[in-house]
Amino acid sequence: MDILWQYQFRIILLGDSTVGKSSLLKRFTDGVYSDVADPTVGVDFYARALDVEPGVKIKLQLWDTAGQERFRSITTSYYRNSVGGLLVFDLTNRKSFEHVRDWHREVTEHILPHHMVYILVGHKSDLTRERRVHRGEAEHLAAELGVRYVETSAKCNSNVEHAFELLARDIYELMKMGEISARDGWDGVKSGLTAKVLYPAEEEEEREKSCNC
Ligand SMILES: Nc1nc2c(ncn2[C@@H]2O[C@H](COP(=O)(O)OP(=O)(O)OP(=O)(O)O)[C@@H](O)[C@H]2O)c(=O)[nH]1
Ligand SMILES: [Mg+2]
Repeated sequence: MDILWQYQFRIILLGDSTVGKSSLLKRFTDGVYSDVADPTVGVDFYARALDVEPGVKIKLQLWDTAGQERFRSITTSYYRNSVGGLLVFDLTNRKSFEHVRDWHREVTEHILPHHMVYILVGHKSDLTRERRVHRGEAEHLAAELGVRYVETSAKCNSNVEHAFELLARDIYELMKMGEISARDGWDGVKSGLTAKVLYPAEEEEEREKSCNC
């Protein structure tokens, strides 16, 4: 039996509408970007695996939430089963930055007594001339919230991979320290999916076994 992935982490993307959550996910999972994107309706699902250290593969189950207020009753039900969250704001949209605290508070309170591992993401870093949030103030907010900060661009594929890797590694480190673990009734972390991998000789043998003639 070969291991396909050792752990599965459920990660959720949070932040105002149009900050670029879906674009980040499409870039990370499919390697594509489009200047035209429809707002997410409710919740969308993506997945990708990555190595957090040599030989340790993590499957990320990625939940993309709609930033629009009218979908909030749907999106909140996904908070509890997530182990990690990307708090995304748009570097060219001050309001979206100011709302990060609200997102953080809403989710943190919703999942009590449990915790989520967050990363703060300043997105659309390619739009340098339209920037309305200084790196320093975003770093300050991140320090206050006790989370990492990274600036990304889905358009230029800058730091996208890095942001997900940082979050996955932080979760993995907390798991190694025993501060996070899989538990019944919670889908944030799951361990070990194995699959039988057949090598060519075995495949031939299996075919012969299943042949009735
Ligand atoms: N310049 C630039 N534009 C981006 C980037 N990422 C996303 N956009 C644009 O921002 C707009 C909104 O992107 P979405 O990914 O749909 O935003 P969202 O956060 O998923 O929005 P909701 O689904 O409504 O919550 C689209 O027109 C994207 O093309 C980026 O890295 N750079
Ligand atoms: Mg979206």
